[in-house]
Amino acid sequence: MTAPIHRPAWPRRSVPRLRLWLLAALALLPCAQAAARPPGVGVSCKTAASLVYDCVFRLSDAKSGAPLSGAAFSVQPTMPSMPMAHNVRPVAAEPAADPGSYRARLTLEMPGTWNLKLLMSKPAREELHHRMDFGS
Ligand SMILES: [Cu+2]
Repeated sequence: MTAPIHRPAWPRRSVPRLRLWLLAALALLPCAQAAARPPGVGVSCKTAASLVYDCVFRLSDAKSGAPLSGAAFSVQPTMPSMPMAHNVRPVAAEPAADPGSYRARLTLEMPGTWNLKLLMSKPAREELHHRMDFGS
């Protein structure tokens, strides 16, 4: 046998190195998923009654800018300046006539700056945010 005694056939380093690769792969996994950028959101609202707003949400694909059809989400208004003060229930958005457009009627509890939280279930489970001023 010619192999030197101090060098095992299977290098001792390979096990920790394999573990490192596994860790690296696991660490990169969420990044690969997050690489799909969230859709673009445009919102316009019209006053329907006092503190009641009919809002249209226009979603677009982040890459192509094309209208995003087939999305499913609900909208929950929160007030960034008053984190615990309001607990407005989420409202399901419904597809509107225009492709990539969805409508929801929001009932707010006071005028001011609200954050509209879009709780998406399609095309991906994620949260989008859109801050808006609602006049008095
Ligand atoms: Cu408030």
